[in-house]
Amino acid sequence: MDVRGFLTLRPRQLPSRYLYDDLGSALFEAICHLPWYPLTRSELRLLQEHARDIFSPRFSAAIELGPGNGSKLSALLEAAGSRRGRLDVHLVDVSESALAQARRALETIANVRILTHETTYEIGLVESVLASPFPGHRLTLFLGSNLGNFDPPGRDTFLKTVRRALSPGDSFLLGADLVKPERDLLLAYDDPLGVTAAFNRNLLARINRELQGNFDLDGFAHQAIWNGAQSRVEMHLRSRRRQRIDIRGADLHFVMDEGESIWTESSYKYQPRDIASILERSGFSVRAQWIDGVDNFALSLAEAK
Ligand code: AVJ
Repeated sequence: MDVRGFLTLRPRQLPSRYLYDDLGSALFEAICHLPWYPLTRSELRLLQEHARDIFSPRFSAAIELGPGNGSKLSALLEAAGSRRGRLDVHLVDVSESALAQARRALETIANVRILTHETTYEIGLVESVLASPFPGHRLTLFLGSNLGNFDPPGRDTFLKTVRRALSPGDSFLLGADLVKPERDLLLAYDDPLGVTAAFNRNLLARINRELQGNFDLDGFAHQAIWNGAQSRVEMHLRSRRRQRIDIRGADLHFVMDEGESIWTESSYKYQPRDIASILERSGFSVRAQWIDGVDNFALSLAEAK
């Protein structure tokens, strides 16, 4: 963790990928079960309903970037039925424990060979493509609205990198959360059980554990803000009082004022047509979009041009 560089920026921030140590990943899994965080269930319904349209018998490999516990890909493969032949399933994640969990969820499925890549999305995707060459097309999946953590320039760069790793005719399935009423968004990111608050504060606990920090967890309030101008939910940790912060392992010492915050995550929310134009600009043709109008979530299926 490079906390020194980020915590000295203004506003102070920490990248959201640092939220996912073992405890953070377990807290995120708990979030997915919360009634106020419908994204995961909504996406799972869409995958199951449209599996036979998503799956082409031409696919010889499925590559999931950030498979989590593997349950979504597993549901998709089960629901694809006879539309699916023998398949190489590539799982890409920086977390060894996530890969092990996803492998367990998928290895009971017939006619799949599972390959794991413990590395970044960009490198893992290239490795997967090299390991499953033509003939046959590949389906790359990027689900869970993980795209929403990128700011717009980073998002475009990432999607172009994905496109460059693929060949014309390969498919890309993107799950992304949609703009919805502010009260629903705030409940999803500041739930009444306090699980999201624990998920956010764990970042401070992690720095205390791994970098000998002195963060007083009670000294920071979890805050979720809807930034309508940027179309994103922001998570912050707001200092309840003026306090000294010492992170010995990062050789970092500073004072935070009362009300000053550390910005820990952005979750961008989209309109369906914006998702389509983002994909088109990145070198994809959009083939289909399925929208869950109850929880406002979109699955978009595109093809590399
Ligand atoms: C896993 C990044 C998609 O942004 O909604 C859940 C993480 N943060 N609650 C999201 C998260 C707060 C989640 N992503």
